Amino acid sequence: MEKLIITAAICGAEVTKKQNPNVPYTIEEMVREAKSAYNAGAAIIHVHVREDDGTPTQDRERFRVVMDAIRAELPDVIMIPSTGGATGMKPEERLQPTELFPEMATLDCGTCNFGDEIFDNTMPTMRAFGKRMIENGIKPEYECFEMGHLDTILTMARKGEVPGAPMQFNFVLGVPGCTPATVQNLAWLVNGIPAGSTWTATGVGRSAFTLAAPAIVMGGNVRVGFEDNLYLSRGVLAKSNGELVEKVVRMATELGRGIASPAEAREILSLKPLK
Ligand code: KMH
Ligand code: ZN
Repeated sequence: MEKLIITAAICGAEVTKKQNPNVPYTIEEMVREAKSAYNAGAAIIHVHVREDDGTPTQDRERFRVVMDAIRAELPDVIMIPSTGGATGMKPEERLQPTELFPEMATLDCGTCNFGDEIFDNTMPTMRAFGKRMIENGIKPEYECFEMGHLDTILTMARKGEVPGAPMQFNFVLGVPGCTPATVQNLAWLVNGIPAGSTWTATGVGRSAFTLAAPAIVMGGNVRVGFEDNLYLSRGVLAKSNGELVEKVVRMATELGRGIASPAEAREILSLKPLK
């Protein structure tokens, strides 16, 4: 089995310091959290950005400054900026980080409920995002929140509307209103991906670690972080993203799976090696 790639989704767009005071907003806090996750074993940082007061933004310059600051401290880490942003944002607003030519970015694979909100990803929006990623040479991480999102994106890939093989999927399960984080649902999704693809499982809320466990033994990869879950265990707030990553490393180690470095993750994901 390949080594395990751990992604840390260090801040997200929705969680707040009120829920966990360690959620990062400022540039310094983002760097602190990226370093804690990386030092614990994360090869990838999934990046959302906030204004200093916590307001989610997709501003290109904010992404540039935050990603440059993380890069200065962690020269080899893989960064996957979000094109999902926060619910209610317009497609053009969400696309801004692709103007920075990151090696990867998220591409969300369909509309879904998102708690009390709607996360809007129409076919024209997804075609525009796919076109931009083809033009800018960006490898998408395909975010599937619902079972039908997989078929949608595979059909688009067959038509050449989004980048094709080898594809990287992130099955984000357990968002309120979306597909639940069960082993059966994860197995169904994994069975549907083309040979040669890679995949990651993200369990939201209380499912963070119960979905990580099957992903580790099935040969997939794992995402954890404050975007998805604020707790280390029932009732215990995590002090850092690093604590969440450390827990996944302990689980993988017990199960006999090594942890991929960023260089190893680049190879597994068919990304260009760093010069
Ligand atoms: N904040 C969610 C509405 C992504 O990063 O591409 C969407 C999200 C997905 O976080
Ligand atoms: Zn995200």
